[in-house]
Amino acid sequence: MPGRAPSARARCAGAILRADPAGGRVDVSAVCATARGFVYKGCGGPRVAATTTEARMTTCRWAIAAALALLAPAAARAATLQVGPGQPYAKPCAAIAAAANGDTILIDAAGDYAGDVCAVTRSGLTLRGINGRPHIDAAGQHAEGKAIWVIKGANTTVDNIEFSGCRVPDQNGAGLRVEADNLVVRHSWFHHNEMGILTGNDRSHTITIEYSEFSDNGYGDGYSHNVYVGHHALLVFRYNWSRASLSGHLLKSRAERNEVLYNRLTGEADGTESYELTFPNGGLSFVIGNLIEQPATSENSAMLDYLSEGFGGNSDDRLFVVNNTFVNNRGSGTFLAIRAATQTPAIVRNNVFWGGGTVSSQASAVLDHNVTGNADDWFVDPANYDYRLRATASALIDAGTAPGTGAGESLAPTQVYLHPVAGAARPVVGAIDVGAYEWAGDGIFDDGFEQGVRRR
Ligand SMILES: [Ca+2]
Ligand SMILES: [Ca+2]
Repeated sequence: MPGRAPSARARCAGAILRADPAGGRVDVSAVCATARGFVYKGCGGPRVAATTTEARMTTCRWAIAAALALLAPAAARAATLQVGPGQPYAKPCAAIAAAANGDTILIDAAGDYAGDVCAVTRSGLTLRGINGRPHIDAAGQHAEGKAIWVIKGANTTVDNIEFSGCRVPDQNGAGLRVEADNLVVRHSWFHHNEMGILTGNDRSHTITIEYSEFSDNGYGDGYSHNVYVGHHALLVFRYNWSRASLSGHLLKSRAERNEVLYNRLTGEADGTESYELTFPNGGLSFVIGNLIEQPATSENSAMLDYLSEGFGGNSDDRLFVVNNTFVNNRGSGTFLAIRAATQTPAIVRNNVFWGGGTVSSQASAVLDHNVTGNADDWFVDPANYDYRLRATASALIDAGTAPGTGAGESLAPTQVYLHPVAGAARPVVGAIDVGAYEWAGDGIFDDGFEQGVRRR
């Protein structure tokens, strides 16, 4: 295997061989100064004892070196496998099959990887696109009837890869099907699959999705979504752009704890998504600093859905909705559909609710310093879904209150979503503004929004 260190057995064999220069037996035990009593637990084979001082010292040096090698962290021994034209591996799945736990696989964007699908069974792999963003189109293929990649190894990182076109007989073909703990996905793009990311239901698992884009995923039956996280301990979802799922939801999570921070969840011109954001089983949920837009074409009139399917094994129904900008281009409906099973009053603070509709279906929700309306001079460029504030948004500027804390966590928005799929520190300009953005003068035109790229 390219670049791989020798196995532990090979190292041990070498140490024992050198430890036997005089043909006698060396006890390579705890105190090397005496070369006595050290039990070299990392190695199999016979224990040997030296007959001379020189032999004992040689034995000690080898034993120490071998022991240190065995104690070295896995990362130090991890290999880097190169994928692409002229590289040792032509396709990602060939490298994935050859990898050992902890390895890094670098995938050159220049390669043609259409139809290259597989399961990722090793743990601790980093799968990263380089020299641009490599594209894996399913091209009619799927792994295990599930996805382009089925993640079965814990602690996997997927970084800078484009997944598209997965279709399976069950109509839930995903870019990634996740069956392992602690997946991190970042800087990746999922489009025109039946599901962008779909996870299993292991309540001990966590998943982090950040700096990634989801668009046009869905079979079209309402059961397939841009992102669908099953029963998990934790979802962290931040700095993402999820747009225009086909009849499904932009983000759906059954996790016990959800941290949905600084995203752009938008249907836009052609979106037929249902919920822009749904937690059908509740869960302790923090929704802070997001832009959430419902188009006129949304297939239902609610934007954020909470506990619509009962607890489903979750135990927490605390919902915190702070400093988000909700835009309802459908003109009517419900911004926060907090269902009857919810016992704990939601905390709803410093949000913009633009465009008409019922703010909250939960009568007991704590509504604090939110602003509703449909003024046409609040936002920079609504036609292009740029809902940062203009100087004329006096109803919003400095109109918020201290976000406070909830469930022991600060509810303050420290960042803003920066389009596309990035984040930046939220400026502090006087009192906090209402909504996902802080007005900071004309500097907003310098941050790259107008250079946003539609990669389709
Ligand atoms: Ca909707
Ligand atoms: Ca302010």
